[in-house]
Amino acid sequence: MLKHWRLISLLALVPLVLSGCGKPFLSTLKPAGEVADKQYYLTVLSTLIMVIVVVVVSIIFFYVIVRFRRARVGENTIPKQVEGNRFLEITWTVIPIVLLIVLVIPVVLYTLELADTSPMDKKNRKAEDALVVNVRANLYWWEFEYPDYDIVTSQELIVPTDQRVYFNLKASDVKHSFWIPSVGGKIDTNTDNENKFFLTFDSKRSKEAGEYFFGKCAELCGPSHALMDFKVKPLSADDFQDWTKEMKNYKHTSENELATQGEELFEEKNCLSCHAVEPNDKRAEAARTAPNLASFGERSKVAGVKDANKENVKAWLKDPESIKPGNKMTGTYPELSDAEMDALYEYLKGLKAGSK
Ligand code: HEC
Ligand SMILES: [Cu+2]
Repeated sequence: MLKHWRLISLLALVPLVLSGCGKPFLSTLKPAGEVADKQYYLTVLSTLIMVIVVVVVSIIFFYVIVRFRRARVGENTIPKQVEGNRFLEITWTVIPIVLLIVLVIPVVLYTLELADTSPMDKKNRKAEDALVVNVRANLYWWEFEYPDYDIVTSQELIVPTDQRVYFNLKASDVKHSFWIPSVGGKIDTNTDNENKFFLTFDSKRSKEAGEYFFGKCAELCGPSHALMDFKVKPLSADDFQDWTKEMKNYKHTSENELATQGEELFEEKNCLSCHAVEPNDKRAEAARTAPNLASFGERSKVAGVKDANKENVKAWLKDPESIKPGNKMTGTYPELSDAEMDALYEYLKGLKAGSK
């Protein structure tokens, strides 16, 4: 036994590593909606069937090894031959067929059900019946467009709870993949076609998960792939309606001298050529090469990964490369002094829906 101490201590480390899993905002094992529930159920069902097969086969295997070992039955014994035994042949053909049927029926039914996006394609669809969100994945950030409300946001997906939310997904540069581990996915975002699916966000379990769910890019897309995160904020249907109204009536004015200075710098320093600062920027495509910053003041993270405090926002403006290698903002604007970054921060943190 002690011969294997290395292996055993390695295995002892496994629980330690796995103890990091299972966070409700990030785990497929803590499903938080209809789609995640069904995917979880299929995972459990198929695992269970596999475990039963492995256990039964192992028991028979070891029984035979022990029972018919040479030391026990003697050198020249030949056990009873069962070749061509009809009963056995039928048994071990029928059992796998039954197991496959048990597995296939729910898999096919759920696959068809989860692929049903017909409500989003209906003519005269209303947002109240089937809310549609267009997702666009970019190196290394996410854009969410609400076509019914003429709203574009980035990095944070706002969704109503307890209803199906339909997604149109594509990518603007390379292939990415959209994944909210506790709610569902993954689904590829491609450059040459749109994928569609729906998700639901359970209100009760959303509350338990905390302020937001984590979303991830699940397709290796470049050096900052692992940092291509987004957050999902589920709101009650009423709160969601309020949010769309706030965003529709979005109007920003800088609150103080420093913020006004920041606003001017934002134009002077070339930032505005990439970033929109209104949820319905009329420059449309040109303003969609970078995250829409209209609600930057409400984001919990900067660039999707660092807490959006002053220090981190300034660090991002000073040298985005040090935070996200290979990102598309590095080197596209003139160098900023400390005072300029203070002003820009003051301006950016004031960008909020509902700010007047
Ligand atoms: C060439 C286009 C371009 C220019 C010019 C540019 N940015 Fe960016 N910016 C981006 C891109 C692309 C990202 C997303 C990077 C990522 O997350 O991979 C970004 C991200 C950001 C973020 C983080 C957004 C978020 O939601 O977390 C802030 C803040 C920001 N830029 C501010 C500025 C400021 C201020 C300027 C001007 C000094 C500026 N940007 C100039 C393209 C640009
Ligand atoms: Cu990616």
